[in-house]
Amino acid sequence: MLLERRIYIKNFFIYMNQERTFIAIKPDGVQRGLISEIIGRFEKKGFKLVALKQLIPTKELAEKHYGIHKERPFFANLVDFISSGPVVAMVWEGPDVILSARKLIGATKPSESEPGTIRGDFAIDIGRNIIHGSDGEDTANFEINLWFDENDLCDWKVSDNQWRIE
Ligand code: IDP
Ligand code: MG
Repeated sequence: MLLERRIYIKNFFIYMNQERTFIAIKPDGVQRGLISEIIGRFEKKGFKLVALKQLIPTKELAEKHYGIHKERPFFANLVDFISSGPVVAMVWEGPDVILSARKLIGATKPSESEPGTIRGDFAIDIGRNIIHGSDGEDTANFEINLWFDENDLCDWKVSDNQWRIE
């Protein structure tokens, strides 16, 4: 989700792209007690939490979320797994948050995700890679609308924002 914001810096108005992205801690991340660790990484990076809920997704929701992969051999297992237990669904906001979140998360395959990334530090199997993050603007919009109602999105200002964004 793209929010265009005009800011005033050094005698010029510039346009800054504030984005929103959908992040989900999958059932393996929840079961392994990694919720606070994962949320902490996004908070400490400086992004703003806009929405958060824990739910056990229906199969229908999991199928829609991973619809792009429906022809892949792992699709049925993936849908079963995602709907097998609690998922922590979130929306995070900030400059270029979609790409930054993908970097914080790390590569899909844990053997290829760098140490220091969430998957690089906490995962060893592609089918148990603990976290999801939208991969672009269109998917972020689609996924935020799929998992959340407009009313769930909290519009608030970070009080010390001038120490995060110039
Ligand atoms: P992403 O989560 O990094 O965006 P995608 O390619 O979109 O990766 O795949 C979605 C999810 O499907 C992955 O996070 C992983 O859980 C699962 N997945 C992808 N490829 C495989 C595979 O080859 N075997 C088993 N599961 C897979
Ligand atoms: Mg993906």
